[in-house]
Amino acid sequence: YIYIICCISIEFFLFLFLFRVPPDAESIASSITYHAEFTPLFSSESFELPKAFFATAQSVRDELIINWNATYDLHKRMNVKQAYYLSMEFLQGRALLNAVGNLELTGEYAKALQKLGHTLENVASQEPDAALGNGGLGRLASCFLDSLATLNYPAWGYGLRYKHGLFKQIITKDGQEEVAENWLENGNPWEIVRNDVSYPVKFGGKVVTGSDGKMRWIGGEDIVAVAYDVPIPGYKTKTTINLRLWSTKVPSEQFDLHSFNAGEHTKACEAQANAEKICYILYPGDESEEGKILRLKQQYTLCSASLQDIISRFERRSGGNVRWEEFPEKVAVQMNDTHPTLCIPELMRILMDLKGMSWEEAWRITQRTVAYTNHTVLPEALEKWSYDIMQRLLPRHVEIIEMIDEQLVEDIISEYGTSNPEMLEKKLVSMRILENFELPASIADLFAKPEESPTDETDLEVEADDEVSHSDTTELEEEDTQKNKALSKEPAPIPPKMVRMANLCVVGGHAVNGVAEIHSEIVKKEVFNDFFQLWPEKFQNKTNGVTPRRWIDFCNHDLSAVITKWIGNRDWVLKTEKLAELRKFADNEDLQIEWRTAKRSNKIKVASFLKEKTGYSVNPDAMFDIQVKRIHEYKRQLLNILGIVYRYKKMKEMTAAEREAKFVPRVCIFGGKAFATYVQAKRIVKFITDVGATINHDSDIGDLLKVIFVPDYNVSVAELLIPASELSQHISTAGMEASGTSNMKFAMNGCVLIGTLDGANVEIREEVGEDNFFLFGAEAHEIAELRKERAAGKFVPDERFEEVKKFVKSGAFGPYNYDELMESLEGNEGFGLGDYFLVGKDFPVYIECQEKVDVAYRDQKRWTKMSILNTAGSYKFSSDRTIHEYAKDIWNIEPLEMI
Ligand code: T68
Repeated sequence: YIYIICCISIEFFLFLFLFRVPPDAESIASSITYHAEFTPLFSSESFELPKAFFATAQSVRDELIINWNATYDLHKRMNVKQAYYLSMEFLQGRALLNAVGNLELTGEYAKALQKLGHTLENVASQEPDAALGNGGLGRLASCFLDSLATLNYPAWGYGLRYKHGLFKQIITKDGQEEVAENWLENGNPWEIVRNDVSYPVKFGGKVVTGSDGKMRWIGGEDIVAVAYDVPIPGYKTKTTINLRLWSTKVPSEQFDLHSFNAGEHTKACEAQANAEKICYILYPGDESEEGKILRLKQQYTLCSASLQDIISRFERRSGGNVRWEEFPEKVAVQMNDTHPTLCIPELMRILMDLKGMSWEEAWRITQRTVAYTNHTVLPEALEKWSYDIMQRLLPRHVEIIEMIDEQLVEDIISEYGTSNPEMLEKKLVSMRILENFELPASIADLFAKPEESPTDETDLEVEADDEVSHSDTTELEEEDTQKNKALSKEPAPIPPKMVRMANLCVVGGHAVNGVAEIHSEIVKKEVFNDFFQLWPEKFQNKTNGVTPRRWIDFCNHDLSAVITKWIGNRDWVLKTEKLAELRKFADNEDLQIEWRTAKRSNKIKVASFLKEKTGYSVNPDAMFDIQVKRIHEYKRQLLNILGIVYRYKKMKEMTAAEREAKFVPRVCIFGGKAFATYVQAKRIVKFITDVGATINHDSDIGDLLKVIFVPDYNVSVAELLIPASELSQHISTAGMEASGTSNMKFAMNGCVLIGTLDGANVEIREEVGEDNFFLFGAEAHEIAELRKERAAGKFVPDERFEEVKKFVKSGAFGPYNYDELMESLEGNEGFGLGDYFLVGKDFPVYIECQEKVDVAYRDQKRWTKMSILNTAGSYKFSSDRTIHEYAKDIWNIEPLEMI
């Protein structure tokens, strides 16, 4: 009876919560005032902006928590299959406007704050960005959470709660400087600390066999991962899912009271400091061994804590009747790139060592549970871990990985047989998880060379050598001396033993996907071709997407209102295919005027932002041409800036009248962070700012050309810049950008793209139409040949390219010596030398394409039409579409909505 009464009362309260009237401005204002008074984080005397933000966020959080609890309860009661998105990065940005927007309470919150003497916009601008990510990969994870909640999928995100997110970028006269970011300084109003949810995580120690024959991992360093929950609201739904972020500390019983009392304070606090430093910073520099160890500890903490949590939820929901074979029917784990690869051996370890399963059972469950998304084809970005470090830190996992590798070797042999040892060896070298390892003992026999076989090439060589060494033929003597020299050389260093995480992911997961069509093809045909031949059914494409809520509706109110007016309702926010209806009005003059007015008002906002951040004034009637993304050679910011240098040089050679006739006024905006130790990328940042400093002060040029580097590019800056963009640049060397996601955001906001046939550009161009995309450059299938030609010294650079480099080297942009930067675009060899990214090859077609952009922009009707058609054609790139595909093809989960 008690149980039934409890259930009924829970349902009753849920009913009250869910069917209560949505709050109005009045009740919101009193909730904000309540929080301002009873959350003693700021002085009680005033209600200034920081406090207003905190109190407003807490009042929104109250709303979220109601739905968040109800969502959890529903998933628990229905015990449905749930997807878990494991990612080392979530680039959430600000949450306030997104949350009130998704709750459809923006108007009421704006009114409430007005009553209290503030504007919602000002209050929202107080929030620091949650920058727990580097770029595209982390932002994608955040867009996915928004779509998962919006579409009512039972899903959670798991990540780490870094104390310091991505560094703040300051631009000085020397280029980029990094300063620690401190988003938690004033507390985080969105998170809920779950001291009741924590798990032990171990590092080091050793593996012993217990009396029951089971493996035990003992000793070493023990830490605790504590959950911090962040409610993620969906749009126009009560579903509010959870982002669980782990923070690390030492188990309380481990505090070394004796040392502390003996005055050895540092020693006493050492364990605490070691545990806490795991979650100190996003992507610690991993050039040193210490840095590598820390990053591996981060990855393992994420995997171990999340899996323990997932497993304990599965067990709880099984109600005392745990059927492990059902685990993959209740749980899907998605690994966002290889960073959470340790999920595979960790799940195996838990299932075998703690739950008593056999290898075969555990392997079947693991494989059916996990799946892997690849986000890069850059070989240097495919993660490999030193075997030695891994063995020191995770000895049991290394044993498991060795067994997976051995099983893989057996599978390869059984597939290809041993009749062609050369081919077999090639396969093994490319596919094995363990790199630079001997073959497992059980298999080595198959490769054992027949004893003293006379047909063995090496033996023949030795015999021949022996023969000629006694001969007196001069020519042969010469050869012999060479050989002896070679033999007497220092032995080649033994290559380090490594663990290839991507290979482990492909072997251990049931699905592998790329993030755009062209990228998924490269994944199949190049990066993992051998695996594709073995298991073609594992490979899929899931073209990325972005949430249309944050990336049109909330960041571009003016355009959103125009779209709604012309489509006739707001359905497009959920059903982006409705955006295609704009096509039929693309030539309509009234729409065109409204469209341009919206764009102009966004440009005016950006102009004042640029003035505040950089001191430069720009003309809002000039074309806003934007390239914002991480600074990387393959993304070719260098091609963009050298194009600008060329434009500038030509302008200087003309009379004022000629310049104005040829060029449309442009504001060229750059933004993005260079990895702190990436010297060449930092040089590029410095170069852009130097070019800007010269051009922006050149009175001959005036408003015709401005070059601005926006410092500290982040999600909030993107939300401001993208709505104001007219042209945006996505100009990576073909085949190198897996997808790109800013290209999708720009297109949605009516920006025309200039780009190569790379990543999602290919699909965007297909959707918006060839005439509405400025295409140039070598194609992916040509790149290898072009590089070969270059290496053979066959490349003849265009004169205009030579002219630009010479101009830069002449010191036109200040005293800094750019010879080395320019010379990286010359020569014919090596990575980073010999123009590996083919800037010189694409330069002439790029500047010619930019001339076409100028011509098109002069015709504002034509341009506005192109802009409208970009928004209209961007509907495919909603992350809602992407998430539906993951749910159906990989996770096998169904939406579950609260009524
Ligand atoms: C990006 N990758 C791709 N990586 O470059 C981009 N890497 O084309 C794609 O659109 C995006 O992923 C989403 O699929 C990244 O952003 C990283 O940030 C990263 C971080 C740590 C280690 C390696």
